[in-house]
Amino acid sequence: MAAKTKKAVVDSKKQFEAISKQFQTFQILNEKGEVVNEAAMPELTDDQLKEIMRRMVYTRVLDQRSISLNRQGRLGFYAPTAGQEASQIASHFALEKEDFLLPGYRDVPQLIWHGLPLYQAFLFSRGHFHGNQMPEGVNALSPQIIIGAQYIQAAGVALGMKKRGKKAVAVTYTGDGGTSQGDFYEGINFAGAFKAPAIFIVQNNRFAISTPVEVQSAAETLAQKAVAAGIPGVQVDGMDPLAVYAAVREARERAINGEGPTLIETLCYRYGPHTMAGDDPTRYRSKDLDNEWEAKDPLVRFRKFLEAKGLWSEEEESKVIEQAKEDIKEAIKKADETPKQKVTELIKIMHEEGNWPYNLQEQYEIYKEKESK
Ligand SMILES: Cc1ncc(C[n+]2csc(CCOP(=O)(O)OP(=O)(O)O)c2C)c(N)n1
Ligand SMILES: [Mg+2]
Repeated sequence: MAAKTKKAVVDSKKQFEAISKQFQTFQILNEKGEVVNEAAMPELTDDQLKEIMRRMVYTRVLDQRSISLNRQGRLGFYAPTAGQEASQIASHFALEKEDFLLPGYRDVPQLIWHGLPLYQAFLFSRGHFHGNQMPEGVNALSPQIIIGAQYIQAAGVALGMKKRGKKAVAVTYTGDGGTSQGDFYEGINFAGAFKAPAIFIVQNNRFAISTPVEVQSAAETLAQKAVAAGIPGVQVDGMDPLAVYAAVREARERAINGEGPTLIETLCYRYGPHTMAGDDPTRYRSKDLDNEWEAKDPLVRFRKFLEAKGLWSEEEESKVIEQAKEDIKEAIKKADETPKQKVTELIKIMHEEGNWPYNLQEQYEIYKEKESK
């Protein structure tokens, strides 16, 4: 047996207490829609506050419609977003057009507000390559399916921006499960070492498919993983749009001032299934837990806050709902009218012509022949 020292080398209780103190959940608006942290209130005009609400309502409608369209067989891959509107919409609202977005598969709303036309988002869902072609001026990659990969890419994009002297940031998202990936650690570490202007957002919706966050990691918060990379980390109430906005805006300021990246954990919940591919959340989540989180709903909370300021009404909300439904109808029609993708086109987009290996050339010829019939 190894000899014991007289005093413990590590006082783990003290260590963890110190960490817990540093990573308390940042909140501005409580569940009742009351401001509990006036000093941290972000500077937003009434119009901007309303715009955040509009986008959250619109996104909730888009989620409901996407679920039905998927059930009707009119959409393919879809990862529900209800419950994550504050984390998604308010974080994106803190960005600028020149910022570069690297989303995960659940982050289609941020892409849409960054400029991806809705019909293209539907095409992405259907696996059509046109859904991955960002229009000119939309600084974004298409949603990443490989968990954590976008963290490495974000570090690279951010470093590129820094080298070019751009006053912009690279922003990426993953989930609680994503923070277990090697790519997550490599991305935040690299960006920290090079003081790259990146914002790493972790939407902690408590589950990675069926794995609860308590099983995912022994770390008490995911935000504290930033410490090992030498970068600031903050845990935010991810159902509070004002807190999310303030945290991302501050991280953006730091990044463009040359102070490097930030890791932001947003505590949220996905009300629906993991994706529409057969996941049944009732097998791993209790009704009580669902209720507990639904009581924190970002739309309800923000509606109360805006109504108290005389900035929101039922009519206003109905208008947004109608607009969203109309846009969705039009976008799905446009997606339906988009010519089906051809294998030959896919090959041409993926590989530079004239440089193809012989087997690809062969396949191209076979499909060219097939498609001409
Ligand atoms: C590298 C990799 N491993 C596994 C998967 C399969 N997979 C898809 S989603 C998922 C769970 C991710 O959970 P989380 O990061 O919490 O994000 P959430 O879906 O909750 O938004 C897994 C394991 C994958 N896509 N990529
Ligand atoms: Mg998750």
